[in-house]
Amino acid sequence: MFDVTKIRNDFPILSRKVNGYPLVYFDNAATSQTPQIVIDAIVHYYSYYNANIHRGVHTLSQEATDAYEKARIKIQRHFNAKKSHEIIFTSGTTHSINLVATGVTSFLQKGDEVIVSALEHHSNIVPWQMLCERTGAILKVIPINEEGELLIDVYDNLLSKKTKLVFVNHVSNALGTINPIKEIIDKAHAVGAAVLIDGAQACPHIKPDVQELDVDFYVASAHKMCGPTGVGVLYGKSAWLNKLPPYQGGGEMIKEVTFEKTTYADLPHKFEAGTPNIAGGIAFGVALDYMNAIGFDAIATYEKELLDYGTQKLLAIEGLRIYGTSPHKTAVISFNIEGLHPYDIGTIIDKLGIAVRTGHHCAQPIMDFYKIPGTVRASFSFYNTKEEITKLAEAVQRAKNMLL
Ligand code: 7TS
Repeated sequence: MFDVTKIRNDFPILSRKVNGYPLVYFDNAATSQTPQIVIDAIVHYYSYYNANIHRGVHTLSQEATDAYEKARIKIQRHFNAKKSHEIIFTSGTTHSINLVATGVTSFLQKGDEVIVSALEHHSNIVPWQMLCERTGAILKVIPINEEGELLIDVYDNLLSKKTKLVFVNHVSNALGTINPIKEIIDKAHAVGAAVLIDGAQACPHIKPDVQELDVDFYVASAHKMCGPTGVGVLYGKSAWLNKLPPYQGGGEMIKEVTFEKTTYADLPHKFEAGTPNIAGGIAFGVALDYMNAIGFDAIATYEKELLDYGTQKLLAIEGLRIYGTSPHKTAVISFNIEGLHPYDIGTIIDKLGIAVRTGHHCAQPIMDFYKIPGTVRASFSFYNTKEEITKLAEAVQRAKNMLL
């Protein structure tokens, strides 16, 4: 049974006060909070078996290596990857995307086309623009409608034999739209293009099955799904990962080094040069266990209740407009009040202990589409409550009364 009171007790930060008020944390799309069990995993690692991995014969190094590799297998199972070596530890989504965008350089030629969507976070735009600069490939963009949904019929027309890659997020960080990624992937494959899905915002709410999706690359960050910062994942099909050159050179990614020729290690180590975030990787595995124990179906059902309640409460405020109104969305409400700057609303409600993000959310093309400088974004998690949402609506109303 889903018991939010019990769940909240797992998160020490949720009992702190901010500016004299109980914290209401609605900036989950930027980073989620961390349950005690994940914090304990990090403390336990540094307290009892901190050592470098994959290199020591000594006991601590073996314990650390075992725990790190067990975490890789937990991640493999979570995403339903066929092989554990298809799971590459990275520092996060941004790192994962850059690894692929750099790696595919030699596969593209001048005049080839790559497709991105108008709903992307900058980290799923800029690395591909840099790729286009290096190769002469052309960037095409799937536009959106007023609801913040991708125009799939335009996507159909953008696809051609020239299309080599498609990269789209599973869920938009700024609006919460859930994109029809299976359809996007199948259509790309039909013209011979490979697909990278940015799952940074989906993974806190949805459990993706990379084999069922038949996706070429899927990327995510631990810190948005109850794990620590500085660790993330790149899933890639073996065939693709074997084809790509290493991203960084260094220790642990080689078979043999001489000044004449260096040969590279097999997957996954080819992409894991240097000492990784060992405690972070282990804690990521614990975070996945924690979320799976609650269950992604239960999380989705509860968060939908929060979304519906929040939408109704906020829309009751006169002059408030919500951006991102697709029926397929996660529990994110991006809004503005006529005549007010989002930053001013965010600053006032922070004084009442409520944390939201304001601004363009690293998705400036979306703000340009709506012709606004930014929004106030309240992003909910399974540990939030309707009572907190009521406080948000009251605080926003109060901010409006003060500012207008
Ligand atoms: N892709 C999406 C869809 C994101 O939402 C984010 C971070 C990233 C990529 C980058 O992830 P990172 O872990 O490498 O930084 N999004 C946000 C946000 O919405 N507010 O703060 C960070």
